[in-house]
Amino acid sequence: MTEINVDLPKTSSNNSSLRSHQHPLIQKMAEAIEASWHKYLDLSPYHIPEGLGYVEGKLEGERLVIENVCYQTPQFRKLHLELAQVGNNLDILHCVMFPRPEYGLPILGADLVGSKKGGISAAIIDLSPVNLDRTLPAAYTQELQELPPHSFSQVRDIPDWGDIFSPFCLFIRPGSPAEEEQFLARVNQYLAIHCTQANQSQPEAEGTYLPGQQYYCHKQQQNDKTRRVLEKAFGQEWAENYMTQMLFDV
Ligand code: 18B
Repeated sequence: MTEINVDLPKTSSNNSSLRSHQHPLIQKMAEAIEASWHKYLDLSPYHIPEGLGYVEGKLEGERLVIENVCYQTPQFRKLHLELAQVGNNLDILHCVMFPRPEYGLPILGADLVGSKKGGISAAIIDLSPVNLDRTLPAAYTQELQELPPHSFSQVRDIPDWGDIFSPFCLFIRPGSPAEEEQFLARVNQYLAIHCTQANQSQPEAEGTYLPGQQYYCHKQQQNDKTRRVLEKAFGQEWAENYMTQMLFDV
């Protein structure tokens, strides 16, 4: 086993080496996410746990490289953008915007999985509710309902653990470059709605929405497809720690 942990100095993520080798939709979506964050939100640095900013691992399978970009803002305890590459044939973008638990804001989550050769197999974006009755705030529902209709040729089934997702969850396999662009446009719309709503929101009592975030993280940790990729490169214990402390921590 070779495992190297190196924390890169915090530089503008645009000169990242990893993303320039990834599927073009992953590059574009990473840029879109960061552009929205910079445009709408009041970003401050976020302390990434020691050794987890930039990670490389190789156990049984191929080399896995992970790059993390994180911020916090007055409304969000953690904005997380992660790019990962397994060998030369699996590219991943993972993004979660965790609100501070006193804000009744949904969690924006997104995942893109694919390869340059085989294309994107999974493209998912959602604004997932975290209040007790697991419904979105009325203003979100209204704005999401007013978005122009979309059409994708391959809509994918939400897995069993996916009861956390809202009725506006979009989970597809893009069938063409036009569908990739359509997905990206949707991502930009979700980001714009979410950031403008967040900027108008007021905090409630401390910890009000903690149970909802705990439930969300508990369910996401049951995604065996994510776990398997991490276990193959870093082993079981490391994968468990990463899923609970970095990807879906509360
Ligand atoms: N995820 N994904 O983020 N995952 O992290 N992802 C896969 O074509 C990783 C999130 C989600 O059908 C697949 O089937 C790794 C967030 C759903 O059973 C692989 C990392 C969301 C599925 C990975 C990562 C999310 C899925 C299989 C860490 C949603 C379908 C690809 C960098 C908000 C699950 C495929 C199913 C799939 C891997 C969703 C390989 C390693 C935030 C629903």
